[in-house]
Amino acid sequence: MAKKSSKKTDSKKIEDLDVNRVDYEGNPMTTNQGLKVNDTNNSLKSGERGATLLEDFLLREKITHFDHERIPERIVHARGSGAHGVFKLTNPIPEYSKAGIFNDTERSTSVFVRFSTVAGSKGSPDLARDVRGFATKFYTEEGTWDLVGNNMPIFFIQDAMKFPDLIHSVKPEPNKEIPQAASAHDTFYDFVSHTTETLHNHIWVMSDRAIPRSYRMMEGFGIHTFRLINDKNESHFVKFHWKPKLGVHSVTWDEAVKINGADADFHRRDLWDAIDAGEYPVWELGIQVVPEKDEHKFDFDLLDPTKLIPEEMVPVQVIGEMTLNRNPDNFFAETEQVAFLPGHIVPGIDFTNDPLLQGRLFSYRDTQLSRLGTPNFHQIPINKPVTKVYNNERDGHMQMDIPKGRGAYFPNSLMGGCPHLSKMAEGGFTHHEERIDAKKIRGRSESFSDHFSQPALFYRSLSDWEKEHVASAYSFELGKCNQAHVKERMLWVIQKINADLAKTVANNLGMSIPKQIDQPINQAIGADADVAKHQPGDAKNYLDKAPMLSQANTKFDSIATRQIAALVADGFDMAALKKIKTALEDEGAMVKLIAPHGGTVKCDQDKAHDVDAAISTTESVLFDAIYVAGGDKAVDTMKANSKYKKFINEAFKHCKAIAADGAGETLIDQTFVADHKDDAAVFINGSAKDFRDAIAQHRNWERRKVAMEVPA
Ligand code: HDE
Repeated sequence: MAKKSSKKTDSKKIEDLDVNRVDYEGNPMTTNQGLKVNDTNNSLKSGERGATLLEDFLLREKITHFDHERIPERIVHARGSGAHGVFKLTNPIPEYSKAGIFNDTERSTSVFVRFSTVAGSKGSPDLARDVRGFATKFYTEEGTWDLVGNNMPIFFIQDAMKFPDLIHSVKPEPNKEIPQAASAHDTFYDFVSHTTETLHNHIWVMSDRAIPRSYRMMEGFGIHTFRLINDKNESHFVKFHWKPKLGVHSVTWDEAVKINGADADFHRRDLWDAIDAGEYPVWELGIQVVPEKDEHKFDFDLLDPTKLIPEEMVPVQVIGEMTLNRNPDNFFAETEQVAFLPGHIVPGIDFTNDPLLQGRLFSYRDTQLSRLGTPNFHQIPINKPVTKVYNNERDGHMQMDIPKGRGAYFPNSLMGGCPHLSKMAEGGFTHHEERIDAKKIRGRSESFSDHFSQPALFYRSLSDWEKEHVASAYSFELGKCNQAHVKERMLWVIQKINADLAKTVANNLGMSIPKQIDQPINQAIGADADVAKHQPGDAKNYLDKAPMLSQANTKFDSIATRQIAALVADGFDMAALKKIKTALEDEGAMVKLIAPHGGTVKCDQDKAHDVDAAISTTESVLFDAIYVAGGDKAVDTMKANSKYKKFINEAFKHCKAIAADGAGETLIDQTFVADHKDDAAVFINGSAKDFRDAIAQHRNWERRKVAMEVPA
């Protein structure tokens, strides 16, 4: 039975943060000492044309603060966006975990989530081909729990020791600081082709998962195997999953490249706008549970973070739901200063010996010290737990508390033995007692040396269109490399994943797959190790396919928050547009009027309507679907402006839904679409149904071959 809390709690937040919120409205400007300011536009000078005086404390305060406005960006995941929300448990799991958050369905636990890309700097574009970070801070009543995950269920490397190498290889090359936010360069592929443990995460990065349509349409994964501990102190292995209610959807690479130019903040804006419009993104929290006795029943090692447990082998049980429902008030104070640590844990959850997780437990505290500059970073409002903090840690940069009392040590009698310790039954954290009887070694378990089975399984599980995208991605990325031997090595390892895939990529590169490469491949082990023993073997076939890995099997039922460009000009058919707009917006889609000019546009009933964007300032790639309004006069105007045709052709090229009403069809007939109408390019004549259904399908991939012929 679930434990119910005695009181209904609304853990954090607004109230807690209010203490630190500053509302400027109606207030006089002051210095940081509260002195009212009389002039903030002119420095103090010796005469109208004279030199500035050292005495000018107002200038010095303003400029000095400005000079120190930045903190070091994150070494990885520098580019990101965050939002507040709430987690609610739906299915308690007392049999697995004693954590309050997994037992109490009455609670509503506040969360803060930060999504990010990995490789680019803080100002890099959102649509880089990259892994996305998906980090969640749960402000629970037993302390803060951080689930710091990604949108892919595995990681590149098996041991924390390799992280600096991985990141140095993907970051811009150090001599010329090129390329920004891109893996397509020699150093990355030099590393990947020598470090075959990376291949599983790498093939995910070659897939559509690396170019999501929206942060709101991504899965999230804790990646590592963690432990759940119940109140009998029994341990179960667990993997955490976030499943988006809107399904998992991506853009195409051609769109990604263009979106980065048209709106480098595409994902950031999308998250903000959806929350601002009250269309709150929702994810289900799921768990895959493996009893301790089954630890060794898999063909891979549960401690190896480059492996996933296919859902077909261990189903995901949904236990709760997270809704993001509030945008931050201040990007720096919240999104930039939030500090996630995998070591932030609560009773009922524990770590395993995954060597990557073990390294992370060290790294994140260390990184926060240099980013935020003080061990008191937990006192920054966004990082403050909702539970009160009592311990004997004192002082340090930026101490915000005023600790009372004469001592700061334990044990003590002068402070009445306080703060006192808590027994396990009182909620004191205890580590799972794992038996250890081993030699100290610097090395790697042989059970980690299968590097090809899961990338091969992933590839086999994809639909045809997804496979084609993977082949194009490898071809693009390797096409950007200059070193022939790096490309050859990559072709050789891709062949070990799938021979057909390697052939396609080799053809695109105009190269052949080498018969053999100089071994060893796997340099991830020490110089004294038996290298032959640690070479990855051939792929095993323990599962033919894992369909849940394919985006073709995601949800296609909603059009909520889809952006529809309604192409209009003066004289458009208002009645028809209104009908479609209402039908789509009733289901949460957002219809934007795109006109030849900004300001307002007149309909056939001579009414003025606000324009959302002039066609010269926006692009087809920023929308999910296109609607061409009717009205002879409007359509004549649109025919005379080639950007309208470009909009339609591009939407067709990207396999999107296109609809025309009335005379709008004659504009479509002047585009590439004229001779290629299909289920998603429809003349709707006032009926929204077919258009709506095509939008919900996200893309009409059946069109993809002919779409490639659309002129640029
Ligand atoms: Fe991270 N990682 N990481 N990482 N990571 C950081 O911490 C690191 C790893 C992840 O939105 C840094 O606060 C090491 C796996 C996310 O603020 C840093 C290793 C996974 C975020 C760091 C890993 C992640 C980070 C940089 C190998 C998925 C952004 C700034 C042992 C499960 C969190 C910071 C946010 C951030 C180190 C591997 C996800 C440098 C050493 C595996 C989502 O400490």
